[in-house]
Amino acid sequence: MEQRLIHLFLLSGFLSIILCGSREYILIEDYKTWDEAQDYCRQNYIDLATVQSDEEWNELTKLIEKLQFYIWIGLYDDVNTWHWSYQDESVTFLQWDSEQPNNLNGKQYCVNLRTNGYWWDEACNLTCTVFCQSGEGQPVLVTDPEMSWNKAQHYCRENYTDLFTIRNMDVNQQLTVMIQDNTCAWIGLFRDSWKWSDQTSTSSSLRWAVGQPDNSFGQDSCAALDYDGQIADESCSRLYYFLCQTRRVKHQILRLEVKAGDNVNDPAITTTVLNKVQQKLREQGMAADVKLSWQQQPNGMVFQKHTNGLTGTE
Ligand SMILES: [Ca+2]
Ligand SMILES: [Ca+2]
Repeated sequence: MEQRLIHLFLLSGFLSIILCGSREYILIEDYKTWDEAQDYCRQNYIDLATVQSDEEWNELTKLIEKLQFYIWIGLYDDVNTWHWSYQDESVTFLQWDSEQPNNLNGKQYCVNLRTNGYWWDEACNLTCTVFCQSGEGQPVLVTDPEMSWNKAQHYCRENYTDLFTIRNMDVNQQLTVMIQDNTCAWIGLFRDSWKWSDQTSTSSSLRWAVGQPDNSFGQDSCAALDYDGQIADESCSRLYYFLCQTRRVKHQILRLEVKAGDNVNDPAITTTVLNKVQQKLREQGMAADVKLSWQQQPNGMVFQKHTNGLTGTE
């Protein structure tokens, strides 16, 4: 086998590591509406506060113990997100009854058709007859048993295509005629509910105070912490203190020594090394919280040679 003599050098480079730590909360003792508070936090910190883990709740509880009033956090009810169950279609035709949708008593995220031909938003656990959609796109009325909206969606997807999508007045009229002997029938329309301002998913359970959300003032689509540090829905135009969030950031520089050939400062190689380190972090489940970059040395290179060269073979 042919052996090629290459020169190996001892080089060192500096890796800049930024660690994004846990959320940190800042109480702003200034009265603002929810929207004003959101603007303020986005301009001065990251966003209004998101509170998910037990650790975060504990930190908040310490911060607000002395308070005697409601405080805005980053949670809001996304009330205008009506869309259809089938293929997530957006809404082009609406047939709300007067004073609907009203999210009465909170938690009205699903829609049913009434015998007068108009639509009501309702609590999804109400039981109604169901309009499924056949493979040919025709309505199929299921009257026995009556079901909640979620059960109805599951039932229609199992046995037909999905819950029914109403796209025009003629079809709305056709369905209205079919339900004359019933009180209500679920259709495929529903909306998103509570979301965090910073887009963190609301998968973990929210610590609502007893009976909340209740939409007691009719337009309560913003969330505040109450006296006990639990969540309540409130009218967004109220003026409260509020909690912003930021993240603790740690910056570290790591010195890396390598034995390598002359071409180690080739951007393709430095990028590959960085990707390898990132991959290792991903394997440890840390990649999301860490930002890595090379620190250029005064001569614009990543790696700097030590004075004593080494010689090796490949
Ligand atoms: Ca309603
Ligand atoms: Ca309330």
